[in-house]
Amino acid sequence: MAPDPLTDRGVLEDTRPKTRKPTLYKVILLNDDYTTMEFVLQILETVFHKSPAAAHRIMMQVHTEGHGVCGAYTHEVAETKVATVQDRARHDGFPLQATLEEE
Ligand code: TYC
Repeated sequence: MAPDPLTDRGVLEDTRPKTRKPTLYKVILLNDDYTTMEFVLQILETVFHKSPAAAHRIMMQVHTEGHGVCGAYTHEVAETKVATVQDRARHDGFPLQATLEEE
């Protein structure tokens, strides 16, 4: 609609969206022959806040297919989760590995 010349005060409205979707990064858990299933379930439930059923499904997918997605997070959160997985795995003597992948 044309501006009303009596009331229009020349204020330009910014029509761009004011929020941007952050780039998300998937945290991928990798299979190995030495980490116990119990430890992987514990990691999925405590670091990635998965239900016992979801944790079991992801753990079995990693075990049978070699890798699986634990969740998608901002870069900083994803990096922190990868570091937490590796710290806890080393602390308990397991070689478990996790990596990041841009979504
Ligand atoms: N393959 C392991 C075993 O048989 C279990 C395992 C599952 C290890 C998932 C790592 O990310 C993993 N004990």
